[in-house]
Amino acid sequence: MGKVRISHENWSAPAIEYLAEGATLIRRFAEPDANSIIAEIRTIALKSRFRTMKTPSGKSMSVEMTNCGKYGWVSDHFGYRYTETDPLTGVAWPRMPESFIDLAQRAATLIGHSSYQPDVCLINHYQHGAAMGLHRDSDERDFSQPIVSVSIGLPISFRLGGLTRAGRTVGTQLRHGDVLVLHGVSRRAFHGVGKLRNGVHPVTGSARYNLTFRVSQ
Ligand code: MD3
Ligand code: FE
Repeated sequence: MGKVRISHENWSAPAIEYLAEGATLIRRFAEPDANSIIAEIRTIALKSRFRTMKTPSGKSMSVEMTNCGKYGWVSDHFGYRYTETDPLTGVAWPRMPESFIDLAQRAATLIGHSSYQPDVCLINHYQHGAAMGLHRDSDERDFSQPIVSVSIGLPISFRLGGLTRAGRTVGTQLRHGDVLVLHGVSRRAFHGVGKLRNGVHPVTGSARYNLTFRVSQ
């Protein structure tokens, strides 16, 4: 007979891991907000729907994306950039919910960066097989501003490298509720995620969402 586990033995509090210099992973930090985040994502996607974007080389990305905030990140055959309007609708991106700003600010404050004011939240939607190859986030103007990443739903394997594509990488899983804050040298580091595997998550079903908060201007 297996041991009967009572709930407090399975519960675990948020815990901080230092992946690399400037890469602070706060496990489960966003878990209490997960259902409201999903509800906000649905509302945002009614106005600016999830879409796959093309890289300048003409390849379609496997991750579906949308944005909220004053600006949104877009990619097409002209290149990568931030826009004030959704190219699909011609109108402003949906407003960033106060609860999103609050979550990003609470995470940034934990790493000593108070008064964080993100002007973009890029929302990535992963379905089975979707992945994001090794890249850097370098379309922003001020790299002294952190990026806050929030993972919701199915887990995915994540790799964080250094300032060159060939450098050493450290790997971990990004799981439901995990918040990763990138600052300092890690803000400019190469990073990517492997293919989303099949699974069922109680909050998102077969999907994973990732929110990245950025200061773009
Ligand atoms: C390290 N997203 O949107 S989140 C992206 O899971 C992006 O959807 C991945 O990379 C995802 O650009 C990874 C973790 C993350 C986000 C931004 C970073 C790691 C980062 C920026 C700099 C260094
Ligand atoms: Fe990135």
